[in-house]
Amino acid sequence: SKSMVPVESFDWGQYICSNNLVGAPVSCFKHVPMGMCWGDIAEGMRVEVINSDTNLSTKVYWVAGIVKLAGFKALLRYEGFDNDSSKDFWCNLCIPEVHPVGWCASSVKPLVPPKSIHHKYSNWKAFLVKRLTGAKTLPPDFATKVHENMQYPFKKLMRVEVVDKAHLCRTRVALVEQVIGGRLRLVYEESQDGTDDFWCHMYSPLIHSIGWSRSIGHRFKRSGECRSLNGFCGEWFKDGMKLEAIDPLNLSAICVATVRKVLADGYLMIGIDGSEAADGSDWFCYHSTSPSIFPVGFCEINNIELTPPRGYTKLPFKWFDYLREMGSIAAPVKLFNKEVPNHGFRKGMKLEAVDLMEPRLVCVATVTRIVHRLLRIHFDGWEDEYDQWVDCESPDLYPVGWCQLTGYQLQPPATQTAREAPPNVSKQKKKT
Ligand code: MLZ
Repeated sequence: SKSMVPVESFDWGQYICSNNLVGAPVSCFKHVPMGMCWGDIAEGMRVEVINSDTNLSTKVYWVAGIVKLAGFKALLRYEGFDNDSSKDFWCNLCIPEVHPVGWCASSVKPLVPPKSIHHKYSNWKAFLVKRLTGAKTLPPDFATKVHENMQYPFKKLMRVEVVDKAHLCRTRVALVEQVIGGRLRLVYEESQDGTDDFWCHMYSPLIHSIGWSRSIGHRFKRSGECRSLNGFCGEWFKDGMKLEAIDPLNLSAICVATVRKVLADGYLMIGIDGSEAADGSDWFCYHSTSPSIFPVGFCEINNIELTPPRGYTKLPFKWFDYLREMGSIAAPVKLFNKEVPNHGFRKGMKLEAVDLMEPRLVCVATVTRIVHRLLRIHFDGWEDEYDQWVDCESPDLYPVGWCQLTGYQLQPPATQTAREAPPNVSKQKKKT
């Protein structure tokens, strides 16, 4: 209602039904509303919703059962239709118009059977009692919880430290300009015209409270004081150690990389071998526990194509030879995070995922591969070159229906015609 642009221009329900797809369950996404308390919402559960199969001019309600669930969205069928799917409809379970069974009775709202099946029974009350005995419904505090879960601690004009998207090696101060569903539109302080913005989720590892960079010895836009507060003893990462890392500028690639600087509190500056600027301006800060860095050999073990250093000609790339040629050592395997949460994602599941190369965009996407905790995210309708490796706990992944629930614009699958319209749709990703 705020703008002329429809928030929901893409029909997830039809997409899912006509292609027989599976949406990743809400419980896979701990950072979204209800992600921690989705409970046993499942097919067969009953709710009370507005009855639109009526000629009455007043608002009336009826009981419906969940036929199919996809993220926040449910395919509902009014009670009494049995195997007749002709009046089935998709509905986001977190909208205020969906109620637990019993809500009409306690709120004194009329329960009226749909007109197309009105003739089927004479005693609808007895029918409902029989049908609903033992059936599950939403917990009574569901709507309250949804509402509470959609309050975000970030407010307009709050200040944060965030990675400088033009110089990944440093951070900048930015102001929160907009908060949608826990995603923040940040505008860099001292930016020319207020359009120098950056979207990220409030739980993104790219944002920190003011003072963070200084406290760990990270480069910062203004005062360039770089103290390395290295208070670790025992075996730890050291400058020059080699590893494998997701390229922050091309998330479809896992690359040969080097520890360039060891910061405090477990943070590391990582450079991608063969494509580093001489001044280290494209080094990137990853925490030592980050799910985006891996020990040498990770790709080979998991049958993932490792991207060799740019310009390296001795192909196929062999770590053993490379380490010897460079006179380097591999970072010890035991320093990496090997924890694999029981995330619940399965190959083929559909979701809404941020295109991290253009993090304003939340797109229709598919999990196409799972390697331990790492998910390969494919953007529907786009070439595989746009795929991204994303951690299973990334706050940039959302269930089907998240955009609709939060009022965020969803990017539909690319269609052949739309992608062919510009004469030269380059397969090379834009690295912005
Ligand atoms: N301007 C870019 C948009 C790519 C968005 C892809 N999202 C999955 C391009 O057309 O290359």
